[in-house]
Amino acid sequence: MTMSARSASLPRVVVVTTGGTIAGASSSSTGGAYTAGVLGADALLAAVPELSQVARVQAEPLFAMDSADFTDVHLLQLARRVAALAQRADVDGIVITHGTDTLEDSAYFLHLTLKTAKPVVFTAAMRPATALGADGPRNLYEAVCVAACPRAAGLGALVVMNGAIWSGRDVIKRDAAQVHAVQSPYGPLGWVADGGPRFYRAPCRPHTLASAFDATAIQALPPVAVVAAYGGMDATAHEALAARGVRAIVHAGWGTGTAPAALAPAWARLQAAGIWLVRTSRTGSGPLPRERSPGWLCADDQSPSQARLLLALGLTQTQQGAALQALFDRY
Ligand code: DAS
Repeated sequence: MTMSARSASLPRVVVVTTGGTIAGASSSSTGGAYTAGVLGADALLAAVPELSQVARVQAEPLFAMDSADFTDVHLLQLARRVAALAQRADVDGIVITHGTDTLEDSAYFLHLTLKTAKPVVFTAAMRPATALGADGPRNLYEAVCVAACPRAAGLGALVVMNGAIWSGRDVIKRDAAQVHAVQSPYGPLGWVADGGPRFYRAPCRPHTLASAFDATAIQALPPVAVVAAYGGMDATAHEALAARGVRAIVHAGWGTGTAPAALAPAWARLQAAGIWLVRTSRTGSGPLPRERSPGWLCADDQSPSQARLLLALGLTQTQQGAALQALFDRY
């Protein structure tokens, strides 16, 4: 096969860029402050000429931002853009470059709301593009290798970083500085080796085609907030959120999602005002016990931010406590 015949038969992968450190630049190559999201999509691709050996890659700039600035509006915009790309017959796989700070939220959201079996792979970097030993180019190359591979189909949203492949169901940023920043309590689904994915397990909870949620059918997410537990906490934040019209508050509690008993009257007032309260754990792993605090919803193993997104999705479809609780047990 000639070179051009070979490249004409390569899978077609679209790289949607949203900013983050992978597109970041600094005046120093060895550390210090940098600005996220300044490199354009074409510059990101140009830094990895090896991409042309594994896929026909097309850039699709969407945002150029620090992922700390993502809102639910951006999440929906990203999901809708990726959903539209996934519908196209001339697209075999999609890569999304993203900041690591809220990568897990976007990956979880798309895992639950995309109606496609095509590979959808997030990637990111811990070092800006101008850094000595920048991890972005290799992460982008490996993400494209995974997105180009039919074996990555049907697994929901994936995250490829530092040679590992994670599920959007449970990936969490666990390190503020190192290139192995993202982890999961359940380990990776596989590794990238010899220019392709090697999978060893698959997510067993419903996602994408089997999920009840479809980003293209959602106009807006209802406001759901997270409040972290701290010693001696009071309900000032909760009451301010209630006054602003929040529909639910996720309690990022200790251990099994515990909350101070002294706040029982405040919880009762919030519940009487129709605000859902959800117990979650700040520990980062482990199922919460099934016995429920009266009137509370209770996460299974979802992190506080996953619980926030799942509940916001659920509230677009039901206001019934039993149905909302079932979401945590199902997804
Ligand atoms: N903290 C940076 C990153 O790791 C910026 C961001 O999240 O956008 O990508």
